[in-house]
Amino acid sequence: MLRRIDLSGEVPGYSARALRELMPRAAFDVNEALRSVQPLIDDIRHRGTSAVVEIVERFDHVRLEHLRVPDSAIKTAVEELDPELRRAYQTSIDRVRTAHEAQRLPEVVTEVAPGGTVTERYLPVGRVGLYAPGGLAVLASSVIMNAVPAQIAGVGSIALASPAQKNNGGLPDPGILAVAGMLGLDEVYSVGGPAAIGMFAYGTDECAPVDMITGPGNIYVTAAKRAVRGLVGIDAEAGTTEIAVIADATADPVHVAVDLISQAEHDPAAASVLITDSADLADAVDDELARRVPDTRHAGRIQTALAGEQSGTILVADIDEAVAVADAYAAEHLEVQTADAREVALRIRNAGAIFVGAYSPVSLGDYCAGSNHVLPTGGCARHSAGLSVHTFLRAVHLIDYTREALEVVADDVVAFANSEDLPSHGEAVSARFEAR
Ligand code: HSO
Ligand code: ZN
Repeated sequence: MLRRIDLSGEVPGYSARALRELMPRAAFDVNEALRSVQPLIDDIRHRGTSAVVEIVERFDHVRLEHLRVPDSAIKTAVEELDPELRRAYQTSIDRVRTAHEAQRLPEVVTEVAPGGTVTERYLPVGRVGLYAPGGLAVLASSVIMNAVPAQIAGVGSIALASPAQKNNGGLPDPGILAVAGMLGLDEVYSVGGPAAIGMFAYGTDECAPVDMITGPGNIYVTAAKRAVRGLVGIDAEAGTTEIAVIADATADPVHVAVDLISQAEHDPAAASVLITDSADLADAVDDELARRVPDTRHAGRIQTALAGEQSGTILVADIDEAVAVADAYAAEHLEVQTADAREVALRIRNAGAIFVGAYSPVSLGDYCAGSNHVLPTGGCARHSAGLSVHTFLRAVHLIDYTREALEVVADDVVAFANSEDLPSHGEAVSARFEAR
């Protein structure tokens, strides 16, 4: 079922760049999408609310009276929540809070020289717009993963936008509203897609402009975020979901197969990659996939994702080669299902999140591990991290020198400034010590 790429014994012969080229990966052309998205963003910039209303009507077929969701609708969504689902939401919220509380950063004061200090302060972003997609999968869990770190960082003002659903009276999905209510978010807009991003970035008479936009979305949402980046901060561009599994002969093929299927369920373009030194395990996983996929609820999309060129099995000679391949692929989610899984996991340099051993599947992390599920895709794990409290904080230095401390380095500043032909920089220091 998965196509095979046999690299066994050959991995050390490739440069990191050449290895990266060999990895299965689908094209994801955000600039192409930007061509159709840019005019929508420009329209919102110039015409505000009426442009947002028209765009929502055109794409979501709902004519909105107000963009903002009334408080009563959020309250009702919480009250009408099925108790079992409410418990699941609360477990997720509690665990994500616990794990993210630990990410708070203390202020650090460093005395660089006697009387000269640099203090690093972490200041939260003032106002954030969170986006929660509708479409193929309405993901209430993503609201938790975005809002909790922002709240813990101390972001003072948080707005949430999610597409108007025709079958929910033009309001966002009830699950999204219920989670918003449980998290204490009261500023919610029934606006989806690029319209939400334009509204957040430029503001309208109903919605004040934000400083930063985070949250997943389809390629059009990603393109819209690219269009407004700079004016506002954005999180990493999210591509389609990926899972890679490093497995050896000791892995249970059922565990590997169900996990590969789980992320393929997101999207026909999702990627499921198995990296193994055991051809027998690869065969057993293929058999399991063939047996299980037809009975899954979303068999069509799973089948397409697994058969796509972005998915496959990479055969390697040993675990060292598996680690090198996993680093070259830089998966959004990487599972390690080997003997000594933790030891192998600690050797990985590039992955959005690493799931260790037989009982830490990706779906646990999607909802209830406490970790964040907004993670870098498309190889961005080589340079970026997933969403966290740090995403919503800015490190600001406070520079505080006494007269004596400045005098000690005055000559160095002057010499450096002169070497750059910027003598007024030097004079800004030396003038303080000249007799007047
Ligand atoms: N696996 C997705 C997140 C998600 N899964 C939400 C289910 N709901 C990207 O990390
Ligand atoms: Zn998922």
